Amino acid sequence: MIDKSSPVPIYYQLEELIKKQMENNELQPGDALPSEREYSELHGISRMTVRQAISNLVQNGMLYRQQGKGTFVAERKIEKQLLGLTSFTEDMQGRGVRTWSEVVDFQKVPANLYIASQLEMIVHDEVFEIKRVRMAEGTPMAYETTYLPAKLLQGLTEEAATQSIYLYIDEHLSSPIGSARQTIEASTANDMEADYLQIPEGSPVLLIERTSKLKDGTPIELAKSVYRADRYKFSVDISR
Ligand code: 16G
Repeated sequence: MIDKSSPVPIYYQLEELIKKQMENNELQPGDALPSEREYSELHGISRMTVRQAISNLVQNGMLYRQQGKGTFVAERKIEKQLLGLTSFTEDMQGRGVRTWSEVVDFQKVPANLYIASQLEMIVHDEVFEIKRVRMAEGTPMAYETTYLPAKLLQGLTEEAATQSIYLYIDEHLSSPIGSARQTIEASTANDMEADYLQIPEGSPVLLIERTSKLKDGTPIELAKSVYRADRYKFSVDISR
């Protein structure tokens, strides 16, 4: 309930109330939210306050607006642990979600300076360049460009890339994937990414770059992943 005598801002109390209703499944993904007027009458608060609460929840991706139709509850975000070097396939299978990839590009290209430096190769050495849309139960979740040293993975096929590349590496190389360095940046979907991810152009996305090494120290992967910010959040447990 909203407590007007509390020092906690009313818009924030309403946000928490709506979040709680989502947690309790009183509001489920796809449900239409009551109108601003209904909230304002129900709680005896101004429509401005209701608007602020709803805008905040739209901004963090918990709700979405559809022009002329109203505001709806978004799908829940997948929470991914930042620690732990897992693959997309493992992340999805661990949640019992059916996953596959649409391979939109699969070719061997000469490494440019940046790719070569990340993979500790010589410029112009061949790399596989693989572009994939990563799917979860039919929903595109991420658009990924992966560079792999061609010399180490001669037999890699487009067919294998529709499944798990990590699995392929672990099965075909003598040393398994051991470590990685990863950066995460805020970005927005460009025209092509928006198309593949089925989101409006300019939507927020998380740009993640990972450079992975085998246990024996050999660099094996440079991956640039564009994850949908409306479907993903990253968490890490910290202490001091
Ligand atoms: C994840 C990794 C990506 C890796 C891919 C392998 C992040 C941010 N990125 O998407 O670096 O190439 O998994 O997935 O987690 P796969 O084994 O299912 O092909």
